[in-house]
Amino acid sequence: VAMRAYYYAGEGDQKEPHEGAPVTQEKLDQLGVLAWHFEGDSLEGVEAVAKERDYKNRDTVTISPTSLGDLYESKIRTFFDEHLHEDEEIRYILDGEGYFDVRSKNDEWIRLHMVKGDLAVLPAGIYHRFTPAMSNYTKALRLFKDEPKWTPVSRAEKTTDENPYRLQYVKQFVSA
Ligand code: KMT
Ligand code: NI
Repeated sequence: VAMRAYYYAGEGDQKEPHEGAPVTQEKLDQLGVLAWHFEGDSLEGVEAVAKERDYKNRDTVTISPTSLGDLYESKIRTFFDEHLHEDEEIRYILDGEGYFDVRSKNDEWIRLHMVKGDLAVLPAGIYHRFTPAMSNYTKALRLFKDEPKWTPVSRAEKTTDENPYRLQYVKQFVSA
């Protein structure tokens, strides 16, 4: 089974679960969000997805106070700033856990609780953000194609809704 997803409910600390009503994989499909779960330590499943979607590069990131030290708090604030990318984003959780929040068609937050073995594909142009959980430990594989256009485009920029990749996403998934 793929990761648990639900509407983000309530106020307060971004690292708390904020668990609201459940969201089905079908609903995620409609947003262009794909998900897989792979058991064990083998990267075989991830390799297969990467190959099929023509991903050639990757890196590993460890998000924790131990690995990031004084930068931890500012780093996780940046990850939690609502943004889009002009490229598809693939994330695979190697260890620990974390939350990806993606916008629904009605602009509500849907929270994906990702744990070890979970893989998610976020389409280019979807608004999203990331936060570690209360456990403060996420080790993840980030996959990218040859030329990653990876810069987060913050929604706080007023022109983001006019971004061509955003417009393409809206055309394909939101107004469809
Ligand atoms: C993103 O795009 O917000 C991230 O890649 C977050 C760190 S990867 C778990
Ligand atoms: Ni992102």
